Amino acid sequence: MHFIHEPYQPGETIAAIATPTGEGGVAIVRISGSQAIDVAERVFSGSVRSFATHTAHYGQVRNVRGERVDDALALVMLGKRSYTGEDTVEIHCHGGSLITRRVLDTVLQAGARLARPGEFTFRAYLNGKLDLAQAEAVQELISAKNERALDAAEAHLCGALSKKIGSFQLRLTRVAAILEAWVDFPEEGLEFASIDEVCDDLAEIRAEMEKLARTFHDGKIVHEGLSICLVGSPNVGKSSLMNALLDKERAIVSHIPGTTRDIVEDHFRLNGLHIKLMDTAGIREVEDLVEREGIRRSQEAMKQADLVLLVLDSSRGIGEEESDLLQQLPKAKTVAIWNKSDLPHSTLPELEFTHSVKVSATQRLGLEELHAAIDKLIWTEGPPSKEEVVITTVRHREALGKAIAACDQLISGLRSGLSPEFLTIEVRGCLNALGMILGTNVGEDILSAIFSTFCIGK
Ligand SMILES: Nc1nc2c(ncn2[C@@H]2O[C@H](COP(=O)(O)OP(=O)(O)OP(=O)(O)O)[C@@H](O)[C@H]2O)c(=O)[nH]1
Ligand SMILES: [Mg+2]
Repeated sequence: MHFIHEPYQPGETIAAIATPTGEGGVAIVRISGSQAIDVAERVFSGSVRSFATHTAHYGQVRNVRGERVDDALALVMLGKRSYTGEDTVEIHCHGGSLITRRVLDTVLQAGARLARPGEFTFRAYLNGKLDLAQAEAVQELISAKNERALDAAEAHLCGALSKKIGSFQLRLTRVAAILEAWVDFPEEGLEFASIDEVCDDLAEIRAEMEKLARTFHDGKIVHEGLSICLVGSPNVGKSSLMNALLDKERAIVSHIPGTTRDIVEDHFRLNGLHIKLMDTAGIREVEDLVEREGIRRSQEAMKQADLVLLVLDSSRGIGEEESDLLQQLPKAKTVAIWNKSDLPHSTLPELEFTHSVKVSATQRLGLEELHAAIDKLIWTEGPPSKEEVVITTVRHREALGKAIAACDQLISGLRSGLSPEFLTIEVRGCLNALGMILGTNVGEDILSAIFSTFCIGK
């Protein structure tokens, strides 16, 4: 077998620094595999072999020449009751990149091999401690940038997604059994279940898979956050609104049109989501080369962003510059904002946007309404509840897509009276696609691709 492009020997003893690089009070060097105890015995004072499982012992790490490398705690975890499901020893030494590296080198010299990215979690997967969806959740948990992503990753790690996929598999296995019965007992088989009943069952499973696949949009937002771009004519108050949303004086504000020339980027949280906010140069016809480049960048940012906030000056209304801009805007992902609502203004024209709000960036008015409008635009069916299972990876979405397509074939085959022998192939296709999410039938290349995104030591 291969793992991350190299031949792979399951159970071989591996080691890596499990804590982040840099200075810290404590760092952990983790050793896992069939020889973990032997390797630890060679580097650690005291008889590691005699340590009871799940106990910690104070001692010294010594190199092959017997020289003291560091004072440390050795934590022994035997067999199945470790993260990897193999014998594991963790050496808790002093933090700091140099000393930790020295402890790791000592462990490697004593016979362990340096772990590849994600290899500890890969071992946990190979040893049945986690299925593939849960292993992926480990990485989601580590990289979660906001509370919602953390909730989703925790739910995945606890097996919420796996349970859901497992329930689809169970119901499809029942359908497979009925089809087998039709093949084996063509006369009596239909007594088990009628074609209509099986079709109804399948349609229900299909609808649930479709619903889960649709959560990808929400899942992606939860996991990665959103990019939001402020656009509009010069001087309408984009930079002022940026500062108001961030609640700090991030962008330069002035009464001179054309103040912002480049993209100004910063981050903030909105209802638990991670938002990347971009302020841009005011869009207008200009000769100035630098400003023109700034405007080109504004237009590019507008295309790339998940959401656009079109800022308008309510004291000025809509001018010629805005009319052009209105044509270019992606309507479905734009919120129209009438800024400077504190100034006197005449009746504002109706715009073709589903969401429009009045704010005053300088007076900090209307920001709650703006938050609410953003929230409405990003969630297709309201924000997902903490309990709702969402999928967050393209891999899961593609696997569900395959399962749904196979389910469709199955239903139409059943309705058109296709022989059950052929249909069992579709059921198997559907089950296999779902199995890919849990990792029951994935190739080495997919496993390598997933785990290679992990850091070494996890
Ligand atoms: N009265 C009032 N003035 C505002 C408001 N928002 C912005 N301004 C003023 O409008 C002027 C322009 O504000 P900016 O935030 O620099 O506008 P901008 O859209 O970023 O302008 P450019 O960077 O030139 O495209 C400044 O004098 C701000 O003080 C508001 O809500 N009310
Ligand atoms: Mg500006």
